[in-house]
Amino acid sequence: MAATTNKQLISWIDESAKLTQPDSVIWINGGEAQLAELRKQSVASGELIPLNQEKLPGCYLHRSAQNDVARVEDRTFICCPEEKDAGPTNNWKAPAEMRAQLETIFSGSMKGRVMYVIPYSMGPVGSPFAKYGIELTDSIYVVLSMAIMTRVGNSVLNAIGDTGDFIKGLHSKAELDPEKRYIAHFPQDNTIWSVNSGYGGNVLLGKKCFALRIASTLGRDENWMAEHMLILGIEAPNGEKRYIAAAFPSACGKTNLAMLIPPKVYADKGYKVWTVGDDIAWLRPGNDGRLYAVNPEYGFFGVAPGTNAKSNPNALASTARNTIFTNVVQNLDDNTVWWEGLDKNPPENALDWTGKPWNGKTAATVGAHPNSRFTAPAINCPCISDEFENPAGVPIDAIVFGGRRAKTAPLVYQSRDWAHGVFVGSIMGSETTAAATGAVGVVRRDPMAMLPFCGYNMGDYWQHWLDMEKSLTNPPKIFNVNWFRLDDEGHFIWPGFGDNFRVLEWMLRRVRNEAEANETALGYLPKPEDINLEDFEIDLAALTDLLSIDNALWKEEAKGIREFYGKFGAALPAKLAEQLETLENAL
Ligand code: OXD
Ligand code: MN
Repeated sequence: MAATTNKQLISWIDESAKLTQPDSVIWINGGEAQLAELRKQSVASGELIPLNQEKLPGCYLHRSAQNDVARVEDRTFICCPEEKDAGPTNNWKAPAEMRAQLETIFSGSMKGRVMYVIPYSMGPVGSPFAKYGIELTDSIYVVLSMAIMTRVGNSVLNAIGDTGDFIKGLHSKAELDPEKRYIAHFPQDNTIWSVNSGYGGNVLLGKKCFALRIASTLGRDENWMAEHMLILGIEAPNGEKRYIAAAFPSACGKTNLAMLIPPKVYADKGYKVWTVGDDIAWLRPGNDGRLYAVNPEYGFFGVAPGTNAKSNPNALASTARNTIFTNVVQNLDDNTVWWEGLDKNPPENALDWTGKPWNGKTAATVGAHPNSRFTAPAINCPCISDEFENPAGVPIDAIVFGGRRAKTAPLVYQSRDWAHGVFVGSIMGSETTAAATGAVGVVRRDPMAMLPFCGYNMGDYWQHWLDMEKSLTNPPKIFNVNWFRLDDEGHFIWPGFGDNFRVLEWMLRRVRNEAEANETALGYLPKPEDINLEDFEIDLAALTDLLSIDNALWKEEAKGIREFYGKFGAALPAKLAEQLETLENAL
């Protein structure tokens, strides 16, 4: 039964049911009894496998279809009326054309299944940051995952009331046919259609589809920002807390940074790190001219491989209960889970991510899919911030951009001002192949780590970033980091992980005007002696190397940036073209 009389909502659901023809419609109320019943059903159907309830209470394993294990960027579309508004970095199709095509695929796609109606909130319900969505889905896995990743249920229906102020998401796993798989966004109608996938990033519509692609367009229209950023808090020994938001492309250690444990020398002094978010930040100017952030999500959808008690004990602890694991190894001896990089003791009596017998001691192939995941409640995280549920968000003092660069980018630099910081974010990129060989690899530009997630023309998005400065009398300082510099033998110079705290600490000293810097063509670089090397394996000479800038490489880099900018034509903001010229002249 619908717990709402909202006519727009009910008529849209009727229309969607007419199209997809489910056997019945069930509203998700957010109560534990209903979720428990759904878990029971999904265990009976094999969609979820209960794990050892003593060791992993409330935890389940899910195996996705083998052809459906990641986001599908080539099948993800922005369907705004004009192609130029989607820009050169998005796939575009005219809304009417995409609707017609997908209506055929959705037609009857829920026959023999239930359509679940999930009211969900991105951000604490009632917060000035919060936005609401309704996802219609024929997948219990989606319902149970959404109940971890977002706030779901009747409180959201109450918050929506009789308004039309909600994002309409329609998802059907249909036949999981990869040839008919589409993730389509209709920003003009606040609508998302996702079909023929069961993979989280494609089907948990609150996450990438709403909280980034649709929300970025809402932010443009309403003077706020939806960003692919973690949010962390640093508590100083005197109790003062400062907040940093950071954007990195995939595979740059974002979750690890969000949950970092400071080195012993800092911990002993009383420094602490608190996690507000690991993936997405919604940022709004406050009345005091500062930028405030909330994490719109309620859980972590983290990559499992490589997560272990050393690399990220907080993430590991987050998965200890009420977690759904997807595509990891099932250890049959004690019915727990395993993945590459968890420990050096792979199970011998196990099933791999496809469900086939697998012996970790002798197998020639990996057991867990490289993109296997955990869907874990954020409140499980031992270092979750007290401010996680704060409806007003946290004030951001520093924004950090970063990528994986073998030689080009120094360990850290600070932008000269906001506009220069936007430039620094716009030229972000990562080298995918360089780490193994030590050669400078091919750069994939990923501005603000938003390449696959910006819901409109990236050039207009940069202009929106530039325009936000007008609402900020006290904007965050903007930095760039590179934890991945290689020496001539191809080894990482910087140890990373907890020691990244040393760099964050310098940033906060810059924020408080307590640290010096050298002015360079790139911006402000630390004086090597200003990075705390106490109780550290890196010495001043190595640090000096990490902070060096190779002019010849940067001249090449500037050429690459010019080529990339060229794609945007008239949409490239004049201020960014000027920033590029300033850089070229300074080199
Ligand atoms: C993610 C991603 O899954 O950025 O968070 O791809
Ligand atoms: Mn992400």
